[in-house]
Amino acid sequence: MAIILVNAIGLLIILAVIWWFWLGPKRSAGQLVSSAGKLQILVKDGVYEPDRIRLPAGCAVTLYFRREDPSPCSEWVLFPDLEVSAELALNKATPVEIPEAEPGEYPFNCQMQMYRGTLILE
Ligand SMILES: [Cu+2]
Repeated sequence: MAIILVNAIGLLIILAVIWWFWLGPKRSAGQLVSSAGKLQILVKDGVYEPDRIRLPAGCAVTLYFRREDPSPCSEWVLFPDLEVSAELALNKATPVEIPEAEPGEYPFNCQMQMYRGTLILE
């Protein structure tokens, strides 16, 4: 009986994790420009905030990723289509250079694709 209970609790935890990272409500896009005038993305609680970033195409830009999640999951941010990746320091803003690119949508994510966002160049 105790084993069934433990299994049930384990299953509930797994379901909660799945819900939290993949199925839960998407929090709305927040402010991209920080008080310091930088393009800043907060990395916290399983989401990039904001997770959709619109910028003009055709010019290089620096995005600042402020990581406040100590879990190793959030340690790297990858822009596979732009061949950009960066290791994010904890509790400070890490500059990530985005090269000049064609207009389009460029997804970015952590290594395990739990954190996900889209850079839109237009
Ligand atoms: Cu991850």
